[in-house]
Amino acid sequence: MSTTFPPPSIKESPFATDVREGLSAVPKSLSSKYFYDDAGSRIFQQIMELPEYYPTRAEMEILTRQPADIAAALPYRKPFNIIELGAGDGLKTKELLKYLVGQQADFTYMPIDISGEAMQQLEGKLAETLPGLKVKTLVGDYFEVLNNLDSDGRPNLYLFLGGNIGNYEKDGAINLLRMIRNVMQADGRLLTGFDLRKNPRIIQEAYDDAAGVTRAFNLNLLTRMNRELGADFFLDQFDFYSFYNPRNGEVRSMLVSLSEQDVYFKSLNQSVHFQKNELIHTELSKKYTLTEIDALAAESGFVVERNFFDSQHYFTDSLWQCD
Ligand code: AVJ
Repeated sequence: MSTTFPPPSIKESPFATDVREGLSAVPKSLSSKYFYDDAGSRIFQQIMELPEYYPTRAEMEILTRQPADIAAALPYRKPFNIIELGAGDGLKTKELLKYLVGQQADFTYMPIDISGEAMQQLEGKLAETLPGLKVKTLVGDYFEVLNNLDSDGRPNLYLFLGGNIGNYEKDGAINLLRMIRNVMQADGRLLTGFDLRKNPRIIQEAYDDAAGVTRAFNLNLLTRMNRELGADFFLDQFDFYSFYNPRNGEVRSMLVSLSEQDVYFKSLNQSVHFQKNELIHTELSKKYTLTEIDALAAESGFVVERNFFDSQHYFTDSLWQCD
């Protein structure tokens, strides 16, 4: 065996490429998908416990109180699959699965996630708490997994819960939904979680909590770049700012450079210059109206069959069929 120094080409990680591109763009931006390293996932768990952060509790209420209505709205009287995009810890989905297992529904649960470790943990937890459930975990990118999926000729219910759709700009949301539409048969269904418009103060506070957990969640992106890309960000040289615009339903989150400064990235062999008060856009969290949900369904080749709401109408799990 022979070893060449230096290696002919060191392939850059997707994170490195996205950071290089995002921080050379005007305005600067980083994708919110990079929030979720191990530390970021733990901070997100804390966000979900915050008194101000209502979406998790609202969707949990829907799936805990209305599993029978959701099940009754599905057209399946024969074996089917439940395919979940971005299953994460699967805590909310478990409520729906628990109900279906109790009804002796004949189905296989297929969670998809990019993290193999998350899928192993979920599989272990489900084997313990719902031993009757058939589980087949799928690790990889949504697009690749969905396009190579063998659903055994069974109808599929796709789940995209948690309001993750809110992180996508309009074109990105339509692309993702059309991709699901393209792999779906006529008897397929899609259940997507949408955070809804509500009193602007409630939304504003959910993304700018008093304890500063959301702030830490955003600043963790700088820690991640320091660790994984050898950057030298000083965290006290950046502030966090987020605001809700009730006219278009967009929460925008960002980091603000507190001084004119250069940050060096060892693994990119490159510096990034920041003006004082220059922004790094980190996240969109879009809040929808029911009219916007209807329009988004139509633009992606679906129709809304039924919306399931929590008691305050803060959130909806929207059941779609092909148009
Ligand atoms: C996990 C995408 C639904 O946008 O509300 C929470 C992430 N960001 N607080 C959201 C998040 C700031 C969350 N989602």
